[in-house]
Amino acid sequence: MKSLVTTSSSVSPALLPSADLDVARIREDFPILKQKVHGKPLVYLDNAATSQKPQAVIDSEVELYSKYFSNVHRGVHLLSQRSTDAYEKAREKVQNFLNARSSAEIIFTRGTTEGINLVAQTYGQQHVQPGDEILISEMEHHSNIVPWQMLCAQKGAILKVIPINDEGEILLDEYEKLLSERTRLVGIVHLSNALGTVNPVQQMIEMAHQRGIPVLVDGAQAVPHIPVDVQALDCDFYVFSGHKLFGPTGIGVLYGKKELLETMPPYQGGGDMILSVSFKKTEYNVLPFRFEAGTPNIAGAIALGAAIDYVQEIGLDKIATYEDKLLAYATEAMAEIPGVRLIGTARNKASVLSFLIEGVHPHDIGTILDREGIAIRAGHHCAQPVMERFGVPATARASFAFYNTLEEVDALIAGIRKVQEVFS
Ligand code: 7TS
Repeated sequence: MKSLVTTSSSVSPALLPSADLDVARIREDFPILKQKVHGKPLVYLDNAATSQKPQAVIDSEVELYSKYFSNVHRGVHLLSQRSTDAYEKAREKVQNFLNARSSAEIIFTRGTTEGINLVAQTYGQQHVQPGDEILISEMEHHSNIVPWQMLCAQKGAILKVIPINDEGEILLDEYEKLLSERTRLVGIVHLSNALGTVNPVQQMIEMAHQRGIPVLVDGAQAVPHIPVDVQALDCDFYVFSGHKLFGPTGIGVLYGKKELLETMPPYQGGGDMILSVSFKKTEYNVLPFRFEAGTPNIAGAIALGAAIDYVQEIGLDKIATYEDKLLAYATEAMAEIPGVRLIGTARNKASVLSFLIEGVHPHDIGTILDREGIAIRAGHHCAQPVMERFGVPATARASFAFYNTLEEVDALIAGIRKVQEVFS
């Protein structure tokens, strides 16, 4: 087995992460990373599935529940006012994070999945007719496929798919051809969870807008790794999940352009989404409350706000630069191992390394790496159509965050060599 030192030193110094990010210091903020797994230091490389939480996020929930928790938008009493202020402040943090024009454009959801279902079942229900088309790509997560399939089945509409090349890049010429006067919406992933491809969403949005077609961007994987500006992108909808952005589970965001959200019917009915209710007539609330029926995930939203503060303090530009170098280092090291095949080799990639080891099932890779303390994901990553495109049922996937280190990449490489030894 080749030594780790050799693996590391064979990588050009230009690829080494800059000292800009004090990763050792950052790791101190993540208590979960300090543990051992099977007697080995935890190497957490499953960030695309979900990310770990800094102390500031944990503290924000503890503080809420121990000091000022109450329901929001209801009571006149002090605790309710404080909770409401913190909840609405979190909305402003999201607005600032995405550079949305107004906090009314920020709808809290359960996550990316709910955001897409919301758009499909409101905007989609309203605008899609029999024979109309919804256009998505071959590399979508199931949550940006199934809600559109359901809508198409309800409406007699057709789901069209933008093909990708062998590197895992959108074929823009094919995309152009697929945009038609029947296309009612384009749904495109910003950063693919299965391949790591960063799609040219700005260009794709421009192309769709030239034909008057709105675009929903699935930003579940993008927001923890790339600065996102919804005004610069000019996307019509942008969705993400808090838990992949170092925040809690059960909270997510739907950004929508105000002029679109204002014309959309409500998603769910109930408390908080109304101005007045009588048995004769119900008047719906203004944005964003119209789309937030029932008691929301108050703690989730507030802690998501804390997560946003945390990443903004570090700076997404710095995070992106650091992670690019980490990914390049890992990619180069993997390329040196005979029998390892990368799935997803786009020119523009971030944070995700999907791979196969000749003669070894991805689940066995995952299991052996786990014994080494290394957490990766093995499976189809809820993106079965893209697995089919590459002719594989599953891949092993290492996915990085800014708290990962070169040493952890070295541990992954050593782990992969160990897997090969076991199966040799
Ligand atoms: N879109 C993309 C691109 C995703 O990666 C995911 C989750 C979702 C949507 C759904 O997000 P949720 O928070 O609503 O579940 N992706 C993954 C993954 O790659 N491994 O586990 C979950």
